[in-house]
Amino acid sequence: MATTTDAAPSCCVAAAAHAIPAEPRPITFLTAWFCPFAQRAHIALEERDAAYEPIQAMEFAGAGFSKQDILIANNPKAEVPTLLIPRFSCASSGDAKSVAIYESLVCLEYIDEAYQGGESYYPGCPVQKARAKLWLDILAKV
Ligand SMILES: N[C@@H](CCC(=O)N[C@@H](CS)C(=O)NCC(=O)O)C(=O)O
Repeated sequence: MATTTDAAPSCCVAAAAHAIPAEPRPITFLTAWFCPFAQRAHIALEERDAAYEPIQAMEFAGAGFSKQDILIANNPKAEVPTLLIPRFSCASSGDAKSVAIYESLVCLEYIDEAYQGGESYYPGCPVQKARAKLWLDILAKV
């Protein structure tokens, strides 16, 4: 479920050049209730107590999907999950209001690094971390 926490990514808290505005906006989380990939991101957002606003951006439509414009406009793959990181993030550039992050495992890594409120999802040891990523890669192809 959506939270109203105003927590900002710690990278942005630390970087003076990317000061947080008075009213930090939440991540926009483009999701679909039936999508297991989106559920990965959903669990991570909840676990890290991130402020986010979920939008059901895709529904079943016949043999395919009906997608909202916001998903098509922000993700060239037009897939969920997609995170729209608001402009206060250090990743912002140009006039864009937000930066899109997609691919569920990339979303997980972003949330893991940006919201350091809990133990990392990955082992600290580089070898074990690489092994964990290998397993994720294997499972993604099952
Ligand atoms: N590799 C992607 C897969 C995401 C994915 O396949 N999402 C499905 C919904 S479960 C989707 O958005 N499909 C849209 C389409 O196939 O056009 C990830 O891990 O995020």
